[in-house]
Amino acid sequence: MKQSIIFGMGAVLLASCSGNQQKAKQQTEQKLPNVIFLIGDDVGYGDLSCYGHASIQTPNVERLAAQGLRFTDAHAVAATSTPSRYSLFTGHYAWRRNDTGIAAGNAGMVIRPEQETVADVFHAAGYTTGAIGKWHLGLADTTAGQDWNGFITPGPQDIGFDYSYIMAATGDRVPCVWLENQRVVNLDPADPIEVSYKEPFPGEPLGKDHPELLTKLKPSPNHGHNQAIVNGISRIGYMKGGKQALWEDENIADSITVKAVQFIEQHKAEPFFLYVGTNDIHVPRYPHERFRGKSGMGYRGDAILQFDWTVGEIMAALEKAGIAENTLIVLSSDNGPVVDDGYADRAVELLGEHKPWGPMRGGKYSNFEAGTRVPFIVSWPARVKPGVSEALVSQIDLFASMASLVGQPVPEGAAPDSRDQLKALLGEDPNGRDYIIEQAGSLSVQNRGWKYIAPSNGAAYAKLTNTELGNNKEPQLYDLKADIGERTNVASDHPDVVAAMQQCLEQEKAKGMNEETKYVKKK
Ligand code: NG6
Ligand code: CA
Repeated sequence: MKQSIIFGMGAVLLASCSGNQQKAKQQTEQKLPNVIFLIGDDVGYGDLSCYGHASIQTPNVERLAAQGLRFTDAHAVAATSTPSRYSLFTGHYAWRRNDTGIAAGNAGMVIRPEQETVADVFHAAGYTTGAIGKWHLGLADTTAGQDWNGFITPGPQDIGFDYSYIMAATGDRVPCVWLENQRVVNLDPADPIEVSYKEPFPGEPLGKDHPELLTKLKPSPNHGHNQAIVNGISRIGYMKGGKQALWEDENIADSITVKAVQFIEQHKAEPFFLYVGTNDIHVPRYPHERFRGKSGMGYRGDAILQFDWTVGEIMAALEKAGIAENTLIVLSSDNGPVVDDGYADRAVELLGEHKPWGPMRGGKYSNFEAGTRVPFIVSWPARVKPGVSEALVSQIDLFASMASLVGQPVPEGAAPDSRDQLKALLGEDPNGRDYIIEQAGSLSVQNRGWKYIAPSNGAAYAKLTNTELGNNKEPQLYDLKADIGERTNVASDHPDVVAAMQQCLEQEKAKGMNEETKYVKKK
């Protein structure tokens, strides 16, 4: 369905003379924008040159930022992928459920088919919808309930996506295959796929026993990632068969980009919503040879260049299709950065002066700001004025904001934690949210001035990834305006602020920890 309606924000001005009338008419009749969510994986606040770090050049992202709005205080909902993406799609805080942690490659679908997603909202508005790239939200009804040799359901099409081309989980988890519309691509029926996260398959070599077979990357000591070997790289989990269907890590970015470009070409005449989850810059990092060795920073830096290339290809496809003007792109990341996340790719040794976390403390997995404060750019040439926004925004609000954009009501009970922040996203409100909730080992409240991290018993530091996790048995309060690096805990100086932040968090928690807001039935 194609729709011609006034933009949700109703910014069309009535004109007095005929020329203006003509222009106003054109604007009124302008189609709703296409929307692309381009979500990088583990791309840190400081990893892109438009965030002011010259140690690596990302010219395509820079071009996107120059034509759009670059946010300096925008957040993923959680500091790891599954809860972050769950919340982005559903507008429901992942921490309200106890089953939204980092999903295995054979996890059942985390978003229940009866839940409303932002893709459903676009669908209801007549959009064609697609999901390409990293999924990491589980598939099928139950863990290990997938028939990898048949049609796997439920899947993306049950939560609002017309088309999907996805990896089930992450690059470091089996099965290392692509699924197009919920079937493994290039599968030879004579070589069926088996997947297990419990038992190895007899006769299949494992990374821990056969380091000589690890021709592309070896795992870092003690991280794991030493089980099934696929494409010269050992992974988490066991798999057998499907030889013809296995991906090659050096081609993953190409596969995602080609499918995204195809989707754009095929649907250029209709409004579309496209979610692109890149595999870059998650581990195992093994970019295409076009990028290997090009950053001077090892494969992690090279993967950033590859990410930038993907962004450039998507922008070029929109331009070629003649729809760049009226396409809204949200570029962001699922969580903060990590340097060594499990493979000996020399990312630590070659980092040099580069600071993936920008001026902040922590990173992926951390309660500190770098856990969830991520790059966030909104580009919509037809509507959004270029610039920089300090508004406080969270991916939790994409659901309600997109509903507002396309003029759809948020279905009763759906997206209970999502608020309409479209004005902030379009640069028409410089403030955004009054507070956000951040999820890592604990929960935090951040209100642009203060950051409160609730007490927790978790470890303060993760040795494996060299991450300051920010867990502490005592309440922590940081004055972000004076101390963006969260160095000085001022909780004892401001008991009133601590109490107010605690109360805010308790109220949020009390809101939705019950069954009614867990799932939302579709009519
Ligand atoms: C961790 C993995 C890490 C990465 C992460 C998920 C270990 C020791 N580490 O458990 O390598 O896969 O999960 O990353 O297994 S995410 O960005 O998809 O959340
Ligand atoms: Ca991630």
